[in-house]
Amino acid sequence: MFVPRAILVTGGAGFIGSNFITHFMAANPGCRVVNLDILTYAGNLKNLVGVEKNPDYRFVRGDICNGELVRELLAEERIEAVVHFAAESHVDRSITGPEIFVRTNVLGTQVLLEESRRHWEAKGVERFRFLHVSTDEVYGTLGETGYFTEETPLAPNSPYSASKAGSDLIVRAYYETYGFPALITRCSNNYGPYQFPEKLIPLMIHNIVANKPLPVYGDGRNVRDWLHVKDHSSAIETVLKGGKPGEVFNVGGNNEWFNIDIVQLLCDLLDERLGRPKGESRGLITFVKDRLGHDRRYAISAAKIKRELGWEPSYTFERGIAETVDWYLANGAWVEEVTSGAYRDYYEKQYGGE
Ligand code: NAD
Ligand code: TDX
Repeated sequence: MFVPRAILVTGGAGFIGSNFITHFMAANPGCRVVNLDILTYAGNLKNLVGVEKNPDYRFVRGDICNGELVRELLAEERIEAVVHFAAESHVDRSITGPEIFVRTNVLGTQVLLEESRRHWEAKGVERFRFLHVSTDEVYGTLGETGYFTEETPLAPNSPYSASKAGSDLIVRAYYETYGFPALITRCSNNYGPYQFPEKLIPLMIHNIVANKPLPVYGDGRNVRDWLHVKDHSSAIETVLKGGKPGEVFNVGGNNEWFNIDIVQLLCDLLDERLGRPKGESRGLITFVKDRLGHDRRYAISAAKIKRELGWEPSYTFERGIAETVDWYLANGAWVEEVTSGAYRDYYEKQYGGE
C-alpha cells in the first residue's frame, strides 16, 4: 500500500476537495497536507472548519497554472502525492463562458503534470502518485439502459466535460509516455454539505427555503447517479493508496434518480422540517428551457473499484439526503455568505431574476 508522507491537494477549498482534506487528515495523522487553491467564487476556506488548526496543514492561495509556484511547493514540502481537484466545475457556467474551463482544467492540469513529473524524476523522490479527479461526464450520455465502464469511449458533450476529458487524456499521455505514476478517478454526481448552491440539490434547497421558483430544465426526466461526497473522498483515498498507476477507476453510488423526483423529494423533506402543509413546496416547481446539449442519463458501473480495491459507498441516499437538508438548514450563515454579491448576478443571468 502506498502511504504518502506529504500531499499537495489542489482545489482543496472547494466542495469535494475540502471534504477530502477534512477526512484524509483525520484518518492519516502525521501526513502533511498542502492545499493549493486560488479561491474562485467556488473556493471558501470556511469549508475547512477545524482543519486550519492542524499543524500538518498549510494553505497556499495560488494558481495551478503557475508552474514556478507549483515547482517550489513540490520541492519545499517534499510532496509524495498530488490529489488534483482544482477545476471549473459547473456545466451551466461552461456554456456561457467556456474559455476559463479550458485554461484551468486543461492547461492547469498540464502545468501540474509537468512540474510533478520533473519533481518525480529528480533525485530523492522515489515514491510518487498523481491522482486526477475526473467525472463520469467525460463518457457523454447514456440511453435508458446501460452503464459507463472504464472502457466506455470518451464522448463529452459540454465545454465542461470536454475540458475534463482533455485533462484526462493528458494525464493518460504522461503515464504512457513517461511512465509517470498517474491515476484517474471518474465519479458520478456528488451531494452533501458545503456544495455551492448553483448545483441542483443545494440550489433547490436554497430556493425552497426562500419560497422561490424551482427551475427544472426540460422535462425533468434527465437521470443522474448521486453519491455522498464523503463516499467520494473515501474512494479517492482508496485509489491513492491501492490503485495501480496508469489505471482508471469509476466511482458511483448505483443510485439513479430523475431530476424531477429529486426536486419533489426535497420539497417534501423541507415541507416537513419547515412546518409547511404537505405538498406546498411542490407548487414552486417551474419547468424552464432545457440546458443546451443536456446529457440525458449518467449511470456508473463501480464494479472495478469494488472488485479490485474493495471500495463501496457507506451512505444510503435516504440518510445522506436527509442529513444534507438538515445541514443546509443549520448553516444559513454559510449559505447567506456564498449567495450574496456575485452569486446574485450569476443567478439573474442564468434564470432571469426570480
Ligand atoms: P468546486 O467548483 O466546488 O471547487 C473547485 C475548487 O478549485 C475551488 O476551490 C476553486 O477555487 C479551485 N480552483 C479553480 N481554479 C483554480 C486554479 N486555477 N488554481 C487553483 N485552484 C483553483 O468543485 P467540486 O465540485 O469540489 O469538484 C472538484 C473536482 O471534482 C473537479 O475537478 C470536478 O471536475 C470533479 N468532480 C466533481 C463532481 C461533482 O459532482 N461536483 C463529480 C465528479 C467529479
Ligand atoms: O437549476 C437547475 N435545474 C436543473 O434541472 C440545475 C442547476 C440543474 N438541473 C439539472 C441539470 C442536470 O440534469 O439537474 C441535473 C444536475 O445538474 P448539476 O447539479 O448542474 O450537475 P451536472 O450537470 O450533472 O454535473 C455535476 O456532476 C458531474 C457536477 O456539476 C460536475 O462537476 C460533475 O462532474
